[in-house]
Amino acid sequence: MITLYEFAPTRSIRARWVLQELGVEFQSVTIDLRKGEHRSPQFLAINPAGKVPALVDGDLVLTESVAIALYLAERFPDRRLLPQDIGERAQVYRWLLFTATELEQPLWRIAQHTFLYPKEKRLPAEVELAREDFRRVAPVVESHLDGRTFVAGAALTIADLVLAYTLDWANEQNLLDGLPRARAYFERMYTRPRAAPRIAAAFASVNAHANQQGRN
Ligand SMILES: N[C@@H](CCC(=O)N[C@@H](CS)C(=O)NCC(=O)O)C(=O)O
Repeated sequence: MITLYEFAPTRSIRARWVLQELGVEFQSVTIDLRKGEHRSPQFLAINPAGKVPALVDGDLVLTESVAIALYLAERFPDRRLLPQDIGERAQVYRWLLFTATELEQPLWRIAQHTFLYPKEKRLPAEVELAREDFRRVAPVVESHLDGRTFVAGAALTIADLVLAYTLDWANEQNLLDGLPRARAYFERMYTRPRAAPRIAAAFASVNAHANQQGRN
């Protein structure tokens, strides 16, 4: 049985979405970041970086959301979430890396400087710079999506799932204004029957759960 260690409104969504698209049975273990569960000795034994997601499949312990997506696509090849052709597969790698390095990094800096770092360490100027960085690279995706249903090739791949989640994250930061194709693309991906929850819905569910526990 595959186990996914996750916290709903985080990059865990990438791993969950791949598992759901594959239709693979898995068990979910919530690592509540708000309660500091990611710093428990038990979880640090799984991911010494203390971050979610993490995936355990038999003897394999794997961290890094994009590595998890790649592993699962290769582990369950029938669903063809990675193309067989080496050139097409290379395009999937390109978009996975573009997403994780060019698009995600500014979003992460925004998160760090708005709510993750202690208040006295947050730099509003960093947030502005990161927003500019995102706006500078996002048009690459916007033009690439012209006339395309999927980001790489003619069928769904893991690059779509990773990118759609990351664009939802950008949308949460109001960074998709003026990028209608990117917006339509990620919203369309989230209409898939096996899509993972949107970030806003995932936040709402953990908040509802916390409120429920507070009342008990
Ligand atoms: N590059 C990693 C980043 C994982 C990561 O930073 N996860 C965040 C949630 S989105 C986390 O667990 N943060 C806890 C912490 O940094 O203390 C991946 O893609 O899996």
